[in-house]
Amino acid sequence: MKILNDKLAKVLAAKRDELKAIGKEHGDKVVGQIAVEQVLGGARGMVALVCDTSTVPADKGLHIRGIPIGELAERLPEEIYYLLLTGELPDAAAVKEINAEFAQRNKVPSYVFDVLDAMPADSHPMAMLNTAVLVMQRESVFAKRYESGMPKDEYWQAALEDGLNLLARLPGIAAAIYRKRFKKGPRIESNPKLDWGANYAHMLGIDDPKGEFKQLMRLYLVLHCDHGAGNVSACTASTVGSALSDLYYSLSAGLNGLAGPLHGLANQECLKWVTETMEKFGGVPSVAQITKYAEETIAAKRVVPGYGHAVLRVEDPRFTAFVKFGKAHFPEDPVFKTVQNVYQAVPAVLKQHPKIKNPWPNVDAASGSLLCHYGLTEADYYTVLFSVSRALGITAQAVLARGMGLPIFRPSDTTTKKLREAAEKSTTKAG
Ligand code: HAX
Repeated sequence: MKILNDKLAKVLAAKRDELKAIGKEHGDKVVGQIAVEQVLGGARGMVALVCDTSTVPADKGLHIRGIPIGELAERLPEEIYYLLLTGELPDAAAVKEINAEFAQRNKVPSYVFDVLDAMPADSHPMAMLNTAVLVMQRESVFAKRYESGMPKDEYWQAALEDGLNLLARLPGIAAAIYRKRFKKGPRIESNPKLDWGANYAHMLGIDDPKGEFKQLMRLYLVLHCDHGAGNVSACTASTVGSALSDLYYSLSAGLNGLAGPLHGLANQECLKWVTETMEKFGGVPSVAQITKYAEETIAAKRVVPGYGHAVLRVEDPRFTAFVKFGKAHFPEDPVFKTVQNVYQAVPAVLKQHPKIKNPWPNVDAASGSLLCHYGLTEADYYTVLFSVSRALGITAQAVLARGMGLPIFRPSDTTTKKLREAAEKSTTKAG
């Protein structure tokens, strides 16, 4: 794709030079320290990755290339993809070219549907999506070119080809999974006149007379696009990609991580938790009733889904953007009203437990109620929507990683015995 290839060739050459210069001038300097609690705590807060696509300041939430996500809420996902890759928002001509490129590349090989048809009818939609991505590995431009001796400085171009092909096909695959898995009828053909998000909405087949569901889908795909490099899905995808496994392998691996209930699957869990409260209390529960239910959830040693975060220490701006959409379009919807009552109740409950570092809602706390309003009620499907969006960030990060020449990822480990010995010997405290 000419416009992205030309732009990235310049951006990446400058980036490689910058990284080389930093390494040469400062390679032996220390920029952080690791406390025992970080070694035992999932490497939380340990800086060991380079990521330029987005950052997640604990007190502000997601910024894409320096721009707060809230300011990008009205944009198209295609624009965000260009921004993630290049650091700049595209002009109208570039958006048109990306859309034309997606339309040209979107044909899903028929064997993908054969494989999906062969899966057990009760397979989780995420298992179906990740199988579909993996089975397409034979289409990888990167793998073919690597086999025929591709030089290192062309890796990023081949990764971009794989990324574009995957992004073009994912909405069609994801929509087909929805229609098959939840018995919604035959697949719906793509409409090349629609933008990426609207076309996905169209292929899902949700009744949308006012076009509001299409609007929600664009917003959904923008808000979930990326979240730095340290989260489970991005980190997994980039680790797999660092071995020069192509994007079919690495995206599928990353999205398997997104399928975990502490990560992307929380949106499914969250809607279930919200509807559980509605069933228990026979309608929209009061703040007091939700407070009690949240206390019971924690007492049962379960988490309250949609709340807390490994990095954030404030309300997630993506939650704020979703709530704004709900208030503008259907303030009286009972599920949406329950989500707002949950917001009134849960932070106060979580604050009673000092070990919980962030009592505020994350991205997953409201999205299900919005999807539900338009008739997309099958919560098991929600992580697939999240995945289609997150593929923007994961594929962009992969192109940049190959373009920057980042090496194979290989952190070190220690034994429990050695950790104890090192900790006992150390006199330095983190701070
Ligand atoms: N409900 C109950 N307990 C919670 C909690 C919540 N919402 N959030 C944190 N805790 C608990 C943790 O389970 C942990 O308990 P243990 O010490 O017994 O293991 C303790 O509080 C400390 O956790 P933390 O340091 O505050 O948070 P972590 O970095 O360990 O975990 C999680 C972050 C997001 C996994 C956590 O807050 C959680 O499980 N939240 C609910 C699930 C959820 O909403 N996940 C989606 C997160 C956003 C995302 O990735 N979306 O894709």
